[in-house]
Amino acid sequence: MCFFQALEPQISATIMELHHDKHHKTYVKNLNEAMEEQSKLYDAGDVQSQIDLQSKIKFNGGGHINHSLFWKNLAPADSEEAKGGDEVKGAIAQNWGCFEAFQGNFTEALNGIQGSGWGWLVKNDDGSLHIETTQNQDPITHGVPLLGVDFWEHAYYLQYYNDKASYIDSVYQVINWDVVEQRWNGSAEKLEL
Ligand code: MN3
Repeated sequence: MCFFQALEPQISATIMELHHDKHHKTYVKNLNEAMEEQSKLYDAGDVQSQIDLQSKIKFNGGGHINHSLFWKNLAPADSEEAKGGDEVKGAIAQNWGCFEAFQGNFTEALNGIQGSGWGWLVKNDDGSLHIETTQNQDPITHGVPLLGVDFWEHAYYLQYYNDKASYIDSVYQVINWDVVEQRWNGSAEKLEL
């Protein structure tokens, strides 16, 4: 099976290829440019221009972080990984009463995003869990993001058009619950950026 076809039929190879090789790549390129620029401005002691650069770093750095997390928390629907994560699913069920209640709340959160953004399951510092959405490419900067779902049109439009509900249903089928569990119990590999 080819790399970009791995999530079919839930997410098409065309979406995956464009999403990974065009969208994510652009965030990385722009982030690298901004970081280089910032380093020069730092050396030059130019604080004003460094401040001016922060939104570019936030947008592209967030884009890089978010997509790096997203690819890793996806797996083919028929894989063991998509069926795994019993322990974290237990913790989720405990937090929301049952797993289906979490899923309902997560769906509601995704549908509540205005414009482009992300839906997240986050582990708080005290071990409890919460659902959070972020606008644009804002990353989660407190707690541990366990699961991220890209809710930009580029993540689904070529296949699902305006049918966000079907995209959400499909994404639930391709979650890598093993990875979600590893992030939750602290055994996940550190994200290399
Ligand atoms: Mn995206």
